[in-house]
Amino acid sequence: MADLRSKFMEVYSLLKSELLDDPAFEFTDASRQWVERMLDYNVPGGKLNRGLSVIDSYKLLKEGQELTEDEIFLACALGWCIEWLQAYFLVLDDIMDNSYTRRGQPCWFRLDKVGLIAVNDGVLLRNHIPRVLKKHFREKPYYVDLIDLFNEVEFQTASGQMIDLITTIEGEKDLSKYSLPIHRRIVQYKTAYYSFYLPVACALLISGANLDNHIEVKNVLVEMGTYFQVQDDYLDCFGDPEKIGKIGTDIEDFKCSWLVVKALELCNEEQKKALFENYGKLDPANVSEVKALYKELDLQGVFFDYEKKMYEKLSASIEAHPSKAVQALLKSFLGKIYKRQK
Ligand code: DMA
Ligand code: MG
Ligand code: MG
Ligand code: MG
Repeated sequence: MADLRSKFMEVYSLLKSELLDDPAFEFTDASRQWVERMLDYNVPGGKLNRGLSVIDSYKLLKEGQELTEDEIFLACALGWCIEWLQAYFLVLDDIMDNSYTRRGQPCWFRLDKVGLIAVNDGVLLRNHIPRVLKKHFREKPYYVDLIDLFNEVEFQTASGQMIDLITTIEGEKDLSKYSLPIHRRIVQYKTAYYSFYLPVACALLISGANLDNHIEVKNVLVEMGTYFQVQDDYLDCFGDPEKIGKIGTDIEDFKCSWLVVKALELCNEEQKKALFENYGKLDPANVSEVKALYKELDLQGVFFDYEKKMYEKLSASIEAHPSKAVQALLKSFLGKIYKRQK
């Protein structure tokens, strides 16, 4: 595992140097330095779960067959494409969510010299992906499918982000429109496809599979991704910022979080009034009121029950899958996120 991680980091350095070795930056050293610093700040500093899981999944699909150097490299390169996609979405997400920290450091746009240049950096991060794909996969029979997959998943994620954002529009702040089906739609699109389906779909494509034949796997992964974002919503309020590397802003941002949806389901009239009065305000006093209400409603307990049920439900869906290799792959995903603290 330590070995795999260091191999993965080696591939990062290689992809980065290929991207920096571009005529676009020949004109000034400053531009090359900017991109290098921007990449180092935003791309490799996370848990790397999504990226590493391409390699894990590929190994499991090959059922014990040793991977060649070349196969490992290709899986790593695709893993990094997902990490690049994630960096692109996070740089922009932090601006839109008015966040302060990410991965234990200030959000990129919060840096003095960066500010809204971060928007263009996001665009650059996104444009690096097809460059990596072109350089390393152009001759592969699955090249078109790979491009199509990344385009499709990016579209789904951006659509999820859009729904997440427009539900919070100022002046239309109406908590009564928040419900579990709306929450589900948001998190499925903004998180599940790119975080869970994409790594496995990449591994399937390099294994020579046709994605149309793996709809069942996709369904389980999307369900798992939904559970993962419920955890993210929970940790936004109840997680330890030291561990999750970010300070939550969902209450201030009037987000359609799983917690507020559950609170609405469980509260009495008086509590509902308090929630309507305090949710979506920047003042820490209002935020504390909301958190106190969440405690009163024992949302932590409600979440623990949900987590246990999801684990059982997902395990059952996994057991039902005909292929042992696919079962092992899905189990390994579930094992990595169950009861996560970060
Ligand atoms: C993030 O949802 C989704 C994407 C596509 C970045 P979020 O704003 O809840 O994420 P975080 O809590 O990490 O800011
Ligand atoms: Mg955010
Ligand atoms: Mg967001
Ligand atoms: Mg969040």
